[in-house]
Amino acid sequence: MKKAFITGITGQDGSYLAEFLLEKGYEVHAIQRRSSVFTTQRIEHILDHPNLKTYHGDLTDSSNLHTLLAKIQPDEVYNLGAQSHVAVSFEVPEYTAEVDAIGTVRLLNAIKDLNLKPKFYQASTSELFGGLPETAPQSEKTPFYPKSPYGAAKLYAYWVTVNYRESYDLFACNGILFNHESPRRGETFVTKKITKAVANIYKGKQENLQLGNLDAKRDWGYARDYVECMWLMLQQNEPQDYVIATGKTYTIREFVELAFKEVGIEIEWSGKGVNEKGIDKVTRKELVVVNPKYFRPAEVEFLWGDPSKAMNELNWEPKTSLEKLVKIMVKYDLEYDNFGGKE
Ligand code: NDP
Ligand code: GDR
Repeated sequence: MKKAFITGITGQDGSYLAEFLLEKGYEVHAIQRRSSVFTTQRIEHILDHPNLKTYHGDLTDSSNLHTLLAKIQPDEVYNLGAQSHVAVSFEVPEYTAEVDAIGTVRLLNAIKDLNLKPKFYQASTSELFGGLPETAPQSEKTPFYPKSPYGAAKLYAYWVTVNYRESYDLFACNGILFNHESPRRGETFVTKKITKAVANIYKGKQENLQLGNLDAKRDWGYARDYVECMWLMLQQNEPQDYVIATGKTYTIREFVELAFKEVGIEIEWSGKGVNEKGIDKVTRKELVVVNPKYFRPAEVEFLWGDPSKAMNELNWEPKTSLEKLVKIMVKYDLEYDNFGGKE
């Protein structure tokens, strides 16, 4: 039985990856942070699985990582743990670097010191590219230009992963994943914020949806489709880095329109800029309001991925269109208030 070690299991991707690996017959070991509240909502349904073992742990604690890796001796390590919110990284830049950048080298160095040879997956990101329109569509060959403390921390993690691969003959891969969403997406990321607000507005529990930049473009995929790629990368003969994306891009505005359409509301925009409002065409109610509070000190304007390498070499393809993804998310939010529901 193969053994996997996961950081970030309580997050969106960690929960889908753990499910995926358990279904494949893996023994899954994972760290979870101590918290004053329950953080296991997303993995509640697999917590009693006989092949899942969770431990308290943290990417800021080298000795903890060292002890656990020595004990578990995993065949595969998936480093998904991170302070993953771009806007928050401007407020806690040092902590973001501590976890996302130094945390990665802590993990790699523990592997090296223990003379272990697990295959290693690093959760790299399209934020490395910085979204300059002239570079789109972005591929493995596109130059990096991170636009946030989060992006800069992930840039270090990307390169240290390459460096440990080249220096210590470690099977280490970077998955450069573009945005991927699901009903389990954190509620402060824009897609889940939108679909949750649509469900609440429809039920009369919320008045309007307040957003920042509506013109940014993202290449959004479905998280359930993307975790398979993480595993596929580690099943190849050679360790390599891959862009994972759908190859299609949409504005936040288009996502908003699609989400409201799911509950029969057609949005009409009143005009560009900070006073822009999304108005229900029928009732003339203001349902979307731009609030400058959600603007970022620097914005990643245009992400559009080119997944050709992964499609050719991993024999993978994105299966879920944005329309379908929005449908899945709104349906879930109409039915459930938290992450514990069936989907
Ligand atoms: P989430 O924010 O949903 O999950 C992050 C996970 O990391 C949580 O389990 C969180 O624990 C854990 N974590 C945070 N800080 C620490 C720490 N100090 N030590 C150990 N674990 C910690 O992120 P996603 O699931 O969406 O993303 C997974 C990874 O992929 C992240 O590294 C992210 O940066 C990266 N990524 C995500 C993309 C996306 O579109 N989703 C795209 C590209 C990359 P807790 O529950 O306690 O907070
Ligand atoms: P992103 O995701 O920054 O791309 O990082 P997010 O959903 O936070 O933002 C996407 C775009 O929407 C704009 N936006 C808003 N964003 C949020 N969160 N809240 C708002 O109210 C709002 N209004 C407009 C943002 O300005 C931005 O342009 C995600 C994370 O999962 C990272 O960890 C990951 O690496 C990247 O995706 C790929």
